[in-house]
Amino acid sequence: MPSSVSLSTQVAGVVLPSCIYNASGPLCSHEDELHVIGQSASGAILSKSATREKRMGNEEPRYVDTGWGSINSMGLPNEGYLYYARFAQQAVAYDKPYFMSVSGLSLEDNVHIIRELEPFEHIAGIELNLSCPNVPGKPQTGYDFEQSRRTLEAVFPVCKQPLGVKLPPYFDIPHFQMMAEVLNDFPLAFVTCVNSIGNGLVIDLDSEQVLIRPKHGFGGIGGDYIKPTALANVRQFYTLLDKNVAIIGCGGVRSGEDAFEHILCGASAVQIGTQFMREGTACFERIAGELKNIMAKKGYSCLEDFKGRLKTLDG
Ligand code: RRO
Repeated sequence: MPSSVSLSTQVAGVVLPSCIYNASGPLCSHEDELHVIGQSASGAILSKSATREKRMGNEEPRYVDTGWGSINSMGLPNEGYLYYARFAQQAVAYDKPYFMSVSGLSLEDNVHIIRELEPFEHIAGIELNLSCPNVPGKPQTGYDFEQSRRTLEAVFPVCKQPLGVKLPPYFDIPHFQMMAEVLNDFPLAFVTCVNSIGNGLVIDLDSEQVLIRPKHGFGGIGGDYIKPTALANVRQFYTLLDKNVAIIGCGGVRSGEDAFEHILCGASAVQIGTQFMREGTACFERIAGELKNIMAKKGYSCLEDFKGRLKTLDG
């Protein structure tokens, strides 16, 4: 392993020893899982999205690995925000920051939760989830630009920690521009691109059945399928947002090559979801090692040597 290569990065004003860490969702709902991430090579610890009250989530089966990726309709199962806020004190045992994901079921819930997080000084940053696709009857806030603005207007005045948002994937150039206009009006620390592609459908040919029970089989798609969409979103927001906003890449990362591509598009750090679910915490060390090898071969010693430096064919 080339030791002269560093994967260290900064998000929300804090140093991450490695730019590779877990996405909110898989294997980060319980204290014991968060400790396992703490003890691993993950560059940070990120919690499952928290609601105001504990939730059981949707009926099972609600997560299936399809080989090329995953489909899920978990429905926000979590222990409630206070549980994840209290974990912050335990996370100081690890030499990496602890981020908490928040996904209130309404604007009022988000304001309440974020206000209540004020005394928890060891929360390094809050990732406000504007993009859960799986709660029946609740649209994804990130697809409603005015509601996104109202949400940010309401949460910033009560927020004491650095705040970032997790966005849904966008697919149309004007939509990137419209969301960027909203986001540039707020002092965001980071933007995570992307959540799963919402409301996909995966079918088993033999049984002629859908794979998951909730919502007649519709669920969020992650993994290999979504890498080109994730890269496009990282690139667009890296280009459109103020330069002090860190972009966190998420989507389709299962190797050092994938991570390298995200960083080349402008990501300051890269989260692992589907592959973490598949491989467990070993993925953090493996992907980091692969990324270091690629960097060493290219003569790069830190992320800044290539971050955002994607070349196009038009000069
Ligand atoms: O819990 C979920 O169903 C879930 C959430 Br909160 C999310 O943000 N993204 C996703 O794919 N599933």
